[in-house]
Amino acid sequence: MINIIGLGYIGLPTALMFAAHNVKVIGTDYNKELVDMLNSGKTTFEEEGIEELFREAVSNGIEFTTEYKSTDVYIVAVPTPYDKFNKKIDPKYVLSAVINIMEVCPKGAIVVIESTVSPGTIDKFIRPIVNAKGFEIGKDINLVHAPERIIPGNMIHELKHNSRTIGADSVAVGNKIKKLYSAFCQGDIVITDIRTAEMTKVVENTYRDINIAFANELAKICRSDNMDVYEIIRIANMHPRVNILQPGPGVGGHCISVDPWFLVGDYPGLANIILAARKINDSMPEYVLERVHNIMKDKGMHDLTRVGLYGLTYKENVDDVRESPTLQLLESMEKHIAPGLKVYDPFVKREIVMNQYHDFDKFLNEVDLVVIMVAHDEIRKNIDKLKGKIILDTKNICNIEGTYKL
Ligand code: SAJ
Repeated sequence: MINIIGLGYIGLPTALMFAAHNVKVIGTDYNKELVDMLNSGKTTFEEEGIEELFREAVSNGIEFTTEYKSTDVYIVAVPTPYDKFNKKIDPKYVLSAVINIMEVCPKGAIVVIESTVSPGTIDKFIRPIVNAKGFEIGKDINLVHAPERIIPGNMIHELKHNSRTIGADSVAVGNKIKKLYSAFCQGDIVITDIRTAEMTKVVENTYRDINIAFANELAKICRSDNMDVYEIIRIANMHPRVNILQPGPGVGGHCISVDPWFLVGDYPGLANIILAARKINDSMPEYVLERVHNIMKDKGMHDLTRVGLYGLTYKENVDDVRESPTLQLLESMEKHIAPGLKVYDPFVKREIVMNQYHDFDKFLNEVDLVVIMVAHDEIRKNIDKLKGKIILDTKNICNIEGTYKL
């Protein structure tokens, strides 16, 4: 039996996946409303394939509760928020999960941390707390770091097929956890030490951030000298060893835009490309604003309330708005032009910004300039509805004549 702590974007699909593969699972979350919702048979967020997986897990007896249970293995998938100003991780949820586990766990239990943590967190914060409680690591309790790698939008498939990293203090413990994940994971499972596992996870997301920053810098260079960045990247990528990602309105989400800061914070002076990449990606929402401003000048447009941003989420076909480029753009707006932009996103039902629309046609009727910030399937399928509008396409999905690109 395993107890999964934290039933959010990572914990829930992971818990369901184990249960669907005949592992006895208890899912724990301190949010009673969320637990009640799961117990009433409803999933808590949209994700391809999650409904079917949920039904399988329920028929295999998965339980959801607000309590911690006594089991041999715990998997911790709680959030690790970071401080926007000092860019440091706040490990409070991971720490409180570990403390609660120590209250109930049997001797020799294994605690697997799946949450992304900045390199060194387990040594710096978790081991001291465990020791302070009088637990001997390796005997009374074992710590493992097994960072997740799944991507929102394709989580279920990736849970099964991605390879994984398991960081453990001993190969024996690593092997036990490898065997556990092999219940559903068909990818390679590599066993290493905990610090290497922590660092590798952050390096993976940093690599992607730097690659996107390169694409964004190329977009700016090409715009300044009237070259087509998309065509250039397309051709360059035909080289067998080149794989440049796509430019866009910025980098959002809770991972790629956050993790590189851990390295910058911990290794100032050494993390130079990493810092430059972060700055370039963070500059993109304001760059989009600048483009809007220039296009308005070009077209003799003065009324900002006739400008509409399509998309509020951090990427296509998800309902997650954390650190989204559109939110970053709206935040930086006051520095440049007066507010008043209209915003619409089919996935965001709650009212989270001013002038937010919930109907695509109504939104389109009330704007003259549409800025495509997110390439949701909805707009890809209905691109013809944009005919007659002034369009700024930051995602390169629209081939209506006269469309402005990034
Ligand atoms: N983006 C671009 N250009 C691109 C690709 C992405 O501008 O060519 C932007 C997206 O629009 C988005 C942001 O980058 O705003 C991040 O999106 P993403 O789809 O690249 O990644 P995430 O944040 O959804 O998930 C990432 C994944 N990490 C890697 O690919 C290395 C995932 O595997 C991790 O599990 C996840 O972070 C995590 O939790 O760390």
